[in-house]
Amino acid sequence: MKVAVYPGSFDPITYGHLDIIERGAKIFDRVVVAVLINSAKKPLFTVDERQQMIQNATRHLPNVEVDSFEGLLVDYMRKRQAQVILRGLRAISDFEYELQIASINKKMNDEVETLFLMTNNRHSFISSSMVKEVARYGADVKDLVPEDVAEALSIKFGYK
Ligand code: COD
Repeated sequence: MKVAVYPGSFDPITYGHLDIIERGAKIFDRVVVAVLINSAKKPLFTVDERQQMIQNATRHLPNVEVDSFEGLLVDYMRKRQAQVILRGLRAISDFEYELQIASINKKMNDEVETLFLMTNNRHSFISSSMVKEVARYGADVKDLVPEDVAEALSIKFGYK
């Protein structure tokens, strides 16, 4: 069974992430979307909130599971008996960061491969930070994130 882990902060999930999940679910037997528990960062949404939003967005995908992890990704990969790390690439600016992550992970565990899917052109400009930035000032983000995420952003920023 080919298992891929799609790790990230997902603070919050966007249509860009969802597109990678949907395409990954066609390639692998199982895709585990794994939310990083990072006590050093101050996310907008709690891990539970982020997991719930991903859960809602991926209900239509029976081979997708949502989980969270703490510590090193390669240790989590071993625990889940997963062979592939799934990541998305938007622009050249993503490449350097992604290359670093993929290389360090490969160094720590040679068995693990990282697979990159190119962003869908429609979503190439979407990032969680951009979504938060514009939602903070009350802009409409319904074309960028699932409806319940847009709603949750309005509530967080006091527009509802
Ligand atoms: N289109 C396509 N792909 C997209 C889009 C979009 N519009 N938006 C985002 N993506 C991709 C990103 O490029 C990324 O590949 C993925 O979706 C998730 O994005 P984020 O921003 O939610 O996730 P990150 O980059 O914060 O995740 C970082 C990790 C959690 C992978 C990393 O910090 C990690 O593995 N930490 C655990 C500790 C560890 O093992 N460290 C060593 C390696 S750094």
